[in-house]
Amino acid sequence: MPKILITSALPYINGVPHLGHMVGCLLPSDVYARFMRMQENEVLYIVGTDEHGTTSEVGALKAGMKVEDYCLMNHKRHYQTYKDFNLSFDYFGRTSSEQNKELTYRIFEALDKNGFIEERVVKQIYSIDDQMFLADRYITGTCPYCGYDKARGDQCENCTKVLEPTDLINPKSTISGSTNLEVRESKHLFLNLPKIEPTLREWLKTKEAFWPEVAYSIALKWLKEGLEPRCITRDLKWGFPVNKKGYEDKVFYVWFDAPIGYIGITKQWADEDPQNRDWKDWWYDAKDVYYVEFMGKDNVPYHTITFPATLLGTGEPYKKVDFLKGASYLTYEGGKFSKSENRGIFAEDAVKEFPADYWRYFLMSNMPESSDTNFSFDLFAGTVNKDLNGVLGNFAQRVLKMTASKIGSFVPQGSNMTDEEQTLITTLQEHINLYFKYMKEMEFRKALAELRSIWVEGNNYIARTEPWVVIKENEERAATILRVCLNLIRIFAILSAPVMPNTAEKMLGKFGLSLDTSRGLKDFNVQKEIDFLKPGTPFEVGDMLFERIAPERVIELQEKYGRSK
Ligand code: B3M
Ligand code: ZN
Repeated sequence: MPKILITSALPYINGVPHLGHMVGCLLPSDVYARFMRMQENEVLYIVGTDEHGTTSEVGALKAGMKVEDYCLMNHKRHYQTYKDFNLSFDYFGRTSSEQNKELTYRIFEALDKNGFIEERVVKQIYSIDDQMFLADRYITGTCPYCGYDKARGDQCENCTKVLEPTDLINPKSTISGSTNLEVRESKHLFLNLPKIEPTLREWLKTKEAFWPEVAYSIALKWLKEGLEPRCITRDLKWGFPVNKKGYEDKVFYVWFDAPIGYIGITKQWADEDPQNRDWKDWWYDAKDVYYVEFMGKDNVPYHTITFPATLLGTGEPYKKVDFLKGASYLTYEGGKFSKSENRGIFAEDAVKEFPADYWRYFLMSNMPESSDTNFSFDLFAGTVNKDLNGVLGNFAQRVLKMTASKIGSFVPQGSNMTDEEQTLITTLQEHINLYFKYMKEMEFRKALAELRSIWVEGNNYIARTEPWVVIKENEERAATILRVCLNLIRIFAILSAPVMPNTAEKMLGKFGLSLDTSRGLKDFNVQKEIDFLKPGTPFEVGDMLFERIAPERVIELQEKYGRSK
């Protein structure tokens, strides 16, 4: 297997991530990274904060802070949130890093040298009341294509059309609400996408057989509508000053340096251990690297058109994406997440209410893969109570308690397995093979359904064999059944680890084992694993793996986090 490079869309620094951000790209990228590591691949998993643009300037302004301090504060807050969610990135970097500046400059110079940068005078929206040029995200108005009245200056989230701010009808500042705007002329630099288009088309053709239909069709749609030169500079203070004579007082547009940030953050990672790491091993003439990107679907155009075109325009062998996993949206109780309207549970609060694994399992098994999905505390509690408590937790607890009370707190000797066990092994292996197939294909809902089916097989087995009955006539047979069930607890733990790493550690810990000392998921053969735990291995029953969520708790949570209006 090649080296696997994984990036998640870089969350905006000023945003407080909600469950939608987690399930859109951050969580699936982690589950995939964990799974591919356990399949014994060399993985580099890169995440970080997307820090430039007016959003940061305005956020800092509102917070009464210097923008550098504001970004550092929020970078740490994002980092802590993702650590609490157990994201296993190899580096959590920053698009404002020196490394990213170096790479942005290097890529820009190559584009300029190759004649893909052109100068234009731009009509920009200046807000007299805010005393600043308004970047795209701070202008809202009516979309000229679909009439959506909350379109943003850079994109209409209703029809996903990418816009220039001056396209908007009845524009107004989202900072002050002022319509006291005027169009001012200012010279800017453009990436000449039409000139790169032929090379881009050639490259896109090589992806048709590999990309998910939704990603490929968005790219084709863009090409069909015709690419426009894209403005890559802004009249802002916060950002990388443009490394071109006459443009030093402008900065690069956030969407120019943000995707380059994937490479910049890789260089931050490499700079931590320059003797053994080199960003070029992953990004430059890196033929042995398979690169997977995770993002929300509104980011697909940037990752299938503008970022690849930027890299192609350099004429240098930068690694481009091999597979994109774009996610749809998560709604909250039928509405939108909104910090200002206290609607929705945000990531840093979620882990205060329940352990990360509850959220990880729930979000991955309900991932908005091909269509939006809705979060409700009813559904969350139902899934936790049914799947986690009712299936996995219940199986482990009853096996441990029954063995401890009937035989002792150690793995019993028992005797040879029978056809009953062979049936179990065959069925489990079939589900595991499908689980692995779907994980490799990043079909996460299907993968999680297979993982649940694997746990259900444990319950089906113990229901069929009834060791609590058998033990009255045939202790040895009962011991065999319980020995198999105890081994299933270890097997379920290892299989569940990419999704629920903490729970996997807890389950293995009952036998004095841990993920570090356990096998991975390469060539996982139930026939071999079913008798891994040697008779006599001690175990402790310990607590239930999960707590049930009572109906009154659901009501309390709905009140606390607001139902959609
Ligand atoms: N910061 C996230 C978003 O559009 C944006 C992704 C950048 S990935 C280079 O929500
Ligand atoms: Zn629109």
